[in-house]
Amino acid sequence: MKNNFPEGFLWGAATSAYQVEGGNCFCDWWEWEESSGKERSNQACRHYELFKEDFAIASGLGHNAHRFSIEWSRIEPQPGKFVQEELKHYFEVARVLGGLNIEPVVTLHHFTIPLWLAKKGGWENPRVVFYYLRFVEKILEILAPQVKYWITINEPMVYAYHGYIAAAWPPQKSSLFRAAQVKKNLLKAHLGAYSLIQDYYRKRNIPAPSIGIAQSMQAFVCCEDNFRNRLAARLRHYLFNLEFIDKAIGKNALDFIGVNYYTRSLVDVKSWGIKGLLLDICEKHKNFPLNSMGWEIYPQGLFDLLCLLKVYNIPIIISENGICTQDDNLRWSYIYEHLKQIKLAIDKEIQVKGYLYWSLLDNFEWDKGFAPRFGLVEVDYTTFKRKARDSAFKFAEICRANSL
Ligand code: IFM
Repeated sequence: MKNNFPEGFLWGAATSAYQVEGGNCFCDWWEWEESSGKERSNQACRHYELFKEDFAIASGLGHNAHRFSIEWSRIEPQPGKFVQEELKHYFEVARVLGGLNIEPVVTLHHFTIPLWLAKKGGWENPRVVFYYLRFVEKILEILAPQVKYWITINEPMVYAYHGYIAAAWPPQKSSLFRAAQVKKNLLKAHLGAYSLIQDYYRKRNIPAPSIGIAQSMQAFVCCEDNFRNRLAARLRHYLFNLEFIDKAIGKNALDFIGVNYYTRSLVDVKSWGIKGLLLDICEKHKNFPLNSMGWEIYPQGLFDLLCLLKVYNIPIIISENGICTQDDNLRWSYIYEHLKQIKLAIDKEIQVKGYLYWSLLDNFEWDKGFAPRFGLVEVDYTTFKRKARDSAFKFAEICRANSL
C-alpha cells in the first residue's frame, strides 16, 4: 500500500544513560558539571529506577524498538573492577524490553567515560581501545543473547568536535591535532568492537547481530553559492558525515548506518584556511522555523542525505531524529515531515529499516541543561511524573499502523 513502511520496520525512541538515568557520579561529565558551574544533571529523569514505568509507556505508545546506552562508569567505576549489580541492572533493562516485545538497540559509548579513564587521557590515549574492548566484552557476557542491534559509538565526530575543537564539553580542549587523535582511536575502537561482537556471537552459535554506529549528519548548505562555500560544504560533508562510516565500511565493519539527523548547517566561509573551511557558519540566513536551541527545521535534508548514502548499499536506521520545543504541534509536524522524507527515500529503494525518535523522555541536554524539551513524554523534574504528549499519541498511530 502507498503509505506503508517495510515489514518489520523498527519504530521507537532513543535515550542515553547519562541524560536520563541520574546519579552517574563516576564519570567525567559529573566532575565537569561540578567544576564548570553548568546546570547539574543530578537525578536527571530517575530513569535508572523508573525504567520499567518508562518502557511500559513506550509499549503503550506502540513502540517496537528502543535505543538505550550503557553507562560505562557504572559498570567499571575503577579500572578493571566490574560491578556485578550494575551489569545485572542492564540485563534487567534488556529483559524488560524483551518482555514487552520491544527490540533493544544498545549503544556502548554515548559521550561519557569513567573518570579514571579521563584522568589517563580519555580518547586521546591509544590505550583507550584496550579499555573499551575490555568493557565491551563484559557487556557481551550479560547481553549477548538478548541483543541483536549494537551501536558501538554515538556521534564520534560530535564528540571530537565539542570536546577537542570547540572546547565546549569535557575535556574542553581546542586542537585539531588532538581531535584527529581522538577520531583515530574511536575508529580503532569501533573496528575492534565490531570483530569482538561478531566473533562472540559466532563462537556461541547465536544468530549474527547487526552492528552500526550512530553518525550525526547535517545537510551542509551553502549560504551564498560561491566556489569557496561549495568546497567547504563538500569537505564538511565528507569529514563530518561520511569519513567515519566510509572507513568502517571499507574494512567490512558496519552492518548498518545509524543516522542521527536534526538540521542543516549554513556554510559561509569568511576566510581561506583550514578553520574557515571547516567551521565558519552563517547565523543570519536561517529561513526555516527553529527548535528551541535555534536549529533550523529542514526535513528535506534528511531525504538528500539518505539518497547520498544509497551508494553504500547497507541498511540504515534513523537512530535519532527529534526536536526540542515547548510547542507540541511543532513537534508533531517535525516528526511527520521527516517521516514523509524517509518514506520518499524508501520508495527510491533506499534501505531504511527503522526510526527512533530522540527522545523518549525530556532529558538532560548536556551543557544546555534541562531547558530543551525533546521528549515524546514530558518529565516534571520536581515530581518525576511522566505525561505522554499529544505528539506521542499521534506518532503511536503511525507506529501501530506501520504506515503514514
Ligand atoms: O541529546 C543529544 C544526544 O545525546 C546526541 N544527539 C543529539 C541529541 C540532541 O542534541
